Amino acid sequence: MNAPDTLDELVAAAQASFAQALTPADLENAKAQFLGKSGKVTELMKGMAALSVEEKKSRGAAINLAKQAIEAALNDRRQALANAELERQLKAEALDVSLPGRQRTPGGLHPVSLTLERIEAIFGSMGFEVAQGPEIETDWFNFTALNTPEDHPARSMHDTFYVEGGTEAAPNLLRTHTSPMQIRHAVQHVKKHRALIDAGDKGEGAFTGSMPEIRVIAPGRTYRVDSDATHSPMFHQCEGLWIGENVSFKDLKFVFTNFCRTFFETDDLVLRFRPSFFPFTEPSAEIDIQFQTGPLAGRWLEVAGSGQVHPNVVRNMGLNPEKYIGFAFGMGPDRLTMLRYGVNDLRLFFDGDIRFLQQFQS
Ligand code: 2NL
Repeated sequence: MNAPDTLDELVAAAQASFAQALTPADLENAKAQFLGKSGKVTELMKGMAALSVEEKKSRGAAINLAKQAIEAALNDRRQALANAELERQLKAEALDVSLPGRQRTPGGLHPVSLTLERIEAIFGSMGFEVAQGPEIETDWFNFTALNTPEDHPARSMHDTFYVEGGTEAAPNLLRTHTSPMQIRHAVQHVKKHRALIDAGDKGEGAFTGSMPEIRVIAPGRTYRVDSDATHSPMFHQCEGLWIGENVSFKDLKFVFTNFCRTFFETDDLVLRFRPSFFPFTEPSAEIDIQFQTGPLAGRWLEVAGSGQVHPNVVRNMGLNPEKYIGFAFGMGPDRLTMLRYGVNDLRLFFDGDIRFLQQFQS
């Protein structure tokens, strides 16, 4: 082998070998074959031992040039592989800046919450406060104070969820209506105005009984053992209570008519009070409404129960039923929501399907 030819061929062989390396690991292996401890360049260096000083000079210079050429080829290939790897990574992590941004979608109120807000606003405009309180109630506030007989079927475990924590004589339960909250509110109200009430009851001083009227609504979650297409074990209720010295059925009729017309946004709406029975009111009436126009026109729709508060219930509020009188009503916001929006299955409200719920957002 002639020295220059051999060295040129060696450089060419190294270049070809490096070009074939497709990964950094391949390339390092290829490098070892030429520049490693027992690589071909190193072997050539060792082979110079027998040469004369003059020969060593020229041969050494030639080998060095070849070595430099091989190192340059190695670096070029290293750079090329690094570039290819970077290119691959950039492609993999590519951002399409023309894509639309990810929107942060705002949450919204549940349709039944929208109804509760409307109810609170409408009754608020007629001077009603909003009372809210416990969903776990005592047997006294949920039943006994409301004149419910000890043997009433609503008290049975088939109708009411009983929970731990009470005694057999005073069990705890999930409230079956929001009336217990109204009793709580009335008792607080009476406590606050006790002095005025007592003075009025005795006919003392300037007072003829000047307790400010109780005017309150109690919206919220309620529970009954019941589950089918039209009943959910958890449902909503809103009750109303107005107690004073001169509050009568005509006030109930006015208040409830005004509520319905405002809630459904139409004056083409007729109310019907149909005799009924509840333990806590006497007399009692179901309230039906009839739209005169629109998709529901002509049908009587039951929207609430109502009545004059039973004397026993007035007494349980701490008031003299000979003097204080008023009315109460109870309605179902779930059903009112169905009527207002034309929803035909109660369960849609509790499935949590965003496609359904989104339709109520303005
Ligand atoms: C119905 C029936 C009604 C009441 C609820 C009530 C509350 C107190 C005193 C007397 Cl504190 N009564 N509430 C009265 C009559 C009917 O609801 O069918 N609700 C959906």
